[in-house]
Amino acid sequence: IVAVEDDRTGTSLETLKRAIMDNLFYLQARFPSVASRNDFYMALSYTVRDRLLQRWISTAETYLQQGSRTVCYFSAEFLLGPHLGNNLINLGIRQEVEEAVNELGLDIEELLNQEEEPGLGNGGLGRLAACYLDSMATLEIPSFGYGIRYEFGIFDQEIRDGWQVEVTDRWLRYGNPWEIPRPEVRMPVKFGGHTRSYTDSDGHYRVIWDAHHVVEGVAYDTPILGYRVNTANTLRLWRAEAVESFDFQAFNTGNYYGAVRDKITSENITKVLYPNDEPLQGKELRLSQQYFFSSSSLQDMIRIYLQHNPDLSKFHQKFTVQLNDTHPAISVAELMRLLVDDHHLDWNTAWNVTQHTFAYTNHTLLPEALEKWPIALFQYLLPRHLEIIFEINQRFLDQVRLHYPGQSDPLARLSIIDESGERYVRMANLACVGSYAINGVAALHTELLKATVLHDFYQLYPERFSNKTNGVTPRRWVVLSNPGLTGLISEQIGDGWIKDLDQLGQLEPLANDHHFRACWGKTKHDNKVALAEHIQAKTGIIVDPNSLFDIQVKRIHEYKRQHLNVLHIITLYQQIKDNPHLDITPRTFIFGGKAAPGYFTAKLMIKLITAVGDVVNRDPDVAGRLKVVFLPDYNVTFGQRVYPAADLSEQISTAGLEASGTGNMKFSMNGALTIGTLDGANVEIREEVGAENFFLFGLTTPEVQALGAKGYQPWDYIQSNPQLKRVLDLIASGHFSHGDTNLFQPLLSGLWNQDKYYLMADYQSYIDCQQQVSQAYQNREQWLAMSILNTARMGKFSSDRSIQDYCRDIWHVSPVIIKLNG
Ligand code: DL6
Repeated sequence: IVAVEDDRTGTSLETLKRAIMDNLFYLQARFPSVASRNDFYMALSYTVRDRLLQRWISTAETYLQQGSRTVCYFSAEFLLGPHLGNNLINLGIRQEVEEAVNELGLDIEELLNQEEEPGLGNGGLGRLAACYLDSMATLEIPSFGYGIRYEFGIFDQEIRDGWQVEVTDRWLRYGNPWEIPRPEVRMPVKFGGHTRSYTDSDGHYRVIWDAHHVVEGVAYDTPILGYRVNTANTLRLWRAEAVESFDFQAFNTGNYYGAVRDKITSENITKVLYPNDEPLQGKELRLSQQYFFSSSSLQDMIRIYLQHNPDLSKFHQKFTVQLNDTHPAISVAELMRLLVDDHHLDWNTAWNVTQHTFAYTNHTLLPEALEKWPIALFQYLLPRHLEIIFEINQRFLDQVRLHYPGQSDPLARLSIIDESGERYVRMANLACVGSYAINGVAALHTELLKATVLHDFYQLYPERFSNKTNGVTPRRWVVLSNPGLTGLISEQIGDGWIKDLDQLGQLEPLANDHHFRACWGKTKHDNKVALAEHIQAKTGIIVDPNSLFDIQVKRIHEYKRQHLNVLHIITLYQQIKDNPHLDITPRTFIFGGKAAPGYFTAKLMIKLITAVGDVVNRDPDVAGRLKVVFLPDYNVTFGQRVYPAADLSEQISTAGLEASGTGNMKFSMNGALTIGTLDGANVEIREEVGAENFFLFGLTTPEVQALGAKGYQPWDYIQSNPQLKRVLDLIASGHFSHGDTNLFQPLLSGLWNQDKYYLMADYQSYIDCQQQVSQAYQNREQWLAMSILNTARMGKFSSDRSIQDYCRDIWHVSPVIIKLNG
């Protein structure tokens, strides 16, 4: 008997080669002789996708048959990063595919680099959603991701003359082999118009919403495969399409342009991701996006539910929805509308379902990021929802009154409607009232939520609150990004750690093993060489892989304090200029990150970094000791190069302001040591790795609060610290701006006068701590031991642990094992 492998599922060398060539011909319609690199990338991607599909279909079928309780993760952002490499790892066919590709005369790295990453997110929140999808699939948890298929994701960043320039992200330009369009799955989503009420023949009060217009949500599915399991869950992203009949009237009256314009207006809803950090309040399109994907997703879930269960009063037993921040919080009102208006459940039954369906994760304490929408906008766009929100609020405040008899202050603070001036709908309040669980994303953050932003809700509903510290997936952030380290670890302790990160603890004794340290050091060095080559290719700057790679990559924001890092660079620069023979640890400072297009100060911070780099990198006095690099267009792909090559991870936000951070975890997993404040998940990272393996500096959250309360005077710190004053004066003198003394004034006067983020207060502590880092780096053996211990103790920060926590404490869902059908 000759066994013949199926071309769509087989993984032998010959089958893979045949499948790639077949897809090149039949899907890309190309002969190899004229095929571009992208054609080969597409052919390879389809070949890999074929190998996912059997798992994906079997998974969907199993969930349907078993009626498994399912998690729906609602998120306006999923920052997935490139699929191909990750799917190869999770399928376990990376080696076989590499060989097949080689034999076809191609280079796997080149094909991997061809992929335009789907940048459907801004940063931490969207990337967390992507890590959670990976973990849910790996842990075999029945789940859906629901979100928006933006035609243009986060902008591409170019640096011109040291300034950020935004360029449209055209990730769909050459097609997306990973998505499966589902044109038959489409949901009508209404906007605008007005409502009317009537009493039906059974005496029930009913409301009808006569919308101004309707847009259709069309499903595009991406299979999300778990690591070495059969589970492939679905990420369902919605694209807005105009309804066909919508333009009939205009068309019939000869207004062809009007008809087409309306079509374009409808489809604008999913055109572009909003860059965060800008004041979004009042942006009609943004609220439309939130409602559009919430409504499409809930309608889809109800459709699925009704296939097997006629009784919607038990909807919450089948589904639970995690709201990723307040962006999908309108879902609370929308589910009520669907249940009451469309499916005729009575209010109390519908509210019971709603309140047992949603759980809410908060990701920020920054007041400017707390969403609220003007009542007038709501009235105009979602008139029925405003009525429902008023009704929810009235019933809720009736309960609050019982709790706080005769007190109006708690009522005003808890109300879903902000009535302190112009009236707004407060989305966090809506989410809290409508959810059975509320969580923060790191222990400190959750405590601060309870004590500040959500204090009143905590008083009212303490049982709803819990902490779920973030995590990141070791599949993408170690196995895929850092094959050298993965091989070294697996040689020692096997590969069980990839699915059970606590097993990294077995590396601990090896921190004392001289030979292992040397191997560890070599792996890091190789990664630094690779990053150095990349830096040179992208920026022309030559950096020395033997220098300490000191890296800060994240969104550019004042609270994240990239400018504090710059003050350290200038401090070292001045020390060298004062004493050209100074013996210091050579360092390469690497920055990456995007600034929101409308955030002037963040853009000026980028300019400051590049300006300081221009001077420092050219100055012969500092040659061989300091280099400063700003790498443009930081994204997931670039993160995969950066984390493995870092010696030092900069996590230097003002204490109390970074909800968690997740980059901090990716760095440590890859053996970088952290210099950081007691903020977000840094606190827990330090607890895990040990205080002796973490460089701590700066004020604590209570100290920041106390200083603020007492009346913080930044100039006191400046006047009493000649070194700090010299640094600020050097910037002010135009030294880094070709004599222009105005350029950095907005930044400098901010630091002198208000210093909202306490840089001046933390400066000396940071400089002293950096001095300790430099000294520690001189002792290579000791540094390597600390690096090994950092990785060995990172088990807690796997997103698998986070998801297990959510499953156990909030969602109450269990794994479902998938057998391959067919
Ligand atoms: O929870 C993920 C991530 C945290 O690690 C960051 O600390 C936090 O800044 C980020 N939050 C956002 C803000 N979004 N909103 N709203 O991205 O979430």
